[in-house]
Amino acid sequence: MDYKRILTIQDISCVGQCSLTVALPIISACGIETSILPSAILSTHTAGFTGYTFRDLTDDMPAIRNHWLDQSLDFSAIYTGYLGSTKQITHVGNIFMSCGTYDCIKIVDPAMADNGKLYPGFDDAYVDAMKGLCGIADYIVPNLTEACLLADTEYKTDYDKAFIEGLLEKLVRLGCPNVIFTGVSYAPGKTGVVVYESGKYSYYEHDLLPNSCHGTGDIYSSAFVGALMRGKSAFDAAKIAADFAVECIKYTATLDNHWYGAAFEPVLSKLIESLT
Ligand code: PXL
Repeated sequence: MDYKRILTIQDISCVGQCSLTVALPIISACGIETSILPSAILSTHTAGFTGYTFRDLTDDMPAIRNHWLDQSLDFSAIYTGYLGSTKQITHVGNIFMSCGTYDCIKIVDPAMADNGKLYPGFDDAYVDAMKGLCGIADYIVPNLTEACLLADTEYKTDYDKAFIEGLLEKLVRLGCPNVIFTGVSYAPGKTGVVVYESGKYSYYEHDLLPNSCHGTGDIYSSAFVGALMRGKSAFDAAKIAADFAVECIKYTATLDNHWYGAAFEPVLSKLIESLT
């Protein structure tokens, strides 16, 4: 029986429905054993809350890796999300090189920016380090802002297919053969995901909802990883993740004042159904 254990490395934002509090339940719900490496513990995420606490766990990362090596623990896939510093990115690179099974799939969500702007605390050096990590990944899952930063291209919201394909070519030159490019819109009221897999483009389009939620990118990537690990093709996994993210955003819109994240928990059963 094919049994997979995945490792996900990102922060714990104690409140905020993002990073590990999203990845762990979603990938587990997909039926995959999910091990975690928390890179930091914050009281909340950094987008909209003020005065949050931040406990940096960077210096614990090499010791955790060494213990796993000691115990011969390895992972069928390693998936990274928000990472707090360039030093953490270096540690993650070392984990990629040493903690995977021979066929380990490495997925990097370069969670560092949105709506044309880097998240607080990140700079050009961080973007450069992220380019290196993307270069040793099998799949990267950028949004438009992250794709532009990684491709040294000016961000714009008004673009065409040629612009997106040009960005994809530059991204692939970083070294990663497969790109799951989220939030690509070619028509008013629509958005979608471009899947670039070993030289082939495909596109899954869906409705653009009037409300957006913080943390949807983390929900999307986690569902993509879960579906991919369940044996779905990259395109099918990208579609399943998009449909799930849309359901999460729709559900969140029914709640009063739920501004800090997307309420994915009540719709997890739909994700599970879509995997059968
Ligand atoms: O959702 C990405 C994310 C994860 N973790 C932390 C964040 C953010 C985005 O702002 O602040 C701590």
